[in-house]
Amino acid sequence: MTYTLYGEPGSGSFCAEAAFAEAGVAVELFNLDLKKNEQLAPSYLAVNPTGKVPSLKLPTGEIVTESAAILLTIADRHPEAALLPEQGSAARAAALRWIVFVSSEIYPMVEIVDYPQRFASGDEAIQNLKDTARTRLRARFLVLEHAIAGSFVLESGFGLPDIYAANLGQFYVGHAWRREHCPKLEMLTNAVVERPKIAPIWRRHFASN
Ligand SMILES: N[C@@H](CCC(=O)N[C@@H](CS)C(=O)NCC(=O)O)C(=O)O
Repeated sequence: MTYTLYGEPGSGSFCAEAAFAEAGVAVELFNLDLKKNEQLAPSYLAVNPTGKVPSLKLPTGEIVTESAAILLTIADRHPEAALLPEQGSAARAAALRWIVFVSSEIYPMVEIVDYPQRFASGDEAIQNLKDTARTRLRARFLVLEHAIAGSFVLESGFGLPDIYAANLGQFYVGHAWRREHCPKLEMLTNAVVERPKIAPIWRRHFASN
């Protein structure tokens, strides 16, 4: 019995795969093709009724959805990987803060840019919405940028917030903009990408970025 991760190369399933790799835990991948809207097929909606990836099936069969919950579940079940600071510590509170920030303030902008027609109709309104969402996305990354302590989000070192921030940083902010305005995020991303266990996973997801 093993974990099954539903995802797609180039998507938010990277973060869960990377967390599993850091923990040295095997995971079976079930890839969907979002361009073909496979995430909206009844068979997948039975797994995740929101029709989004990632989703995780635990070895015992239960489903966990929402990237942040999946990351926290991995850290919880594999504490030896030290993906989060010590329970009850101030560093742990900071880790939770930035994981939830990425999940609730940054990730929702991706759906608006990817599927603006879910939120507006008419060409002009759709274009305005996409532009506004991208501006909001960049503004929220600037908040994160100012919080990054050094090489990583937390002063205490590498962990889940870094994997998550590096993953979401690949979506829609633009490379040139990120390099110019988010140098700390850029360094953090490089540090994540260079980790030996994560490097091959990154290449599979984001080689073309
Ligand atoms: N709140 C969700 C957001 C996940 C999400 O937006 N995933 C994108 C891919 S990166 C997706 O599945 N989009 C397909 C769709 O919205 O139809 C999470 O944190 O897991």
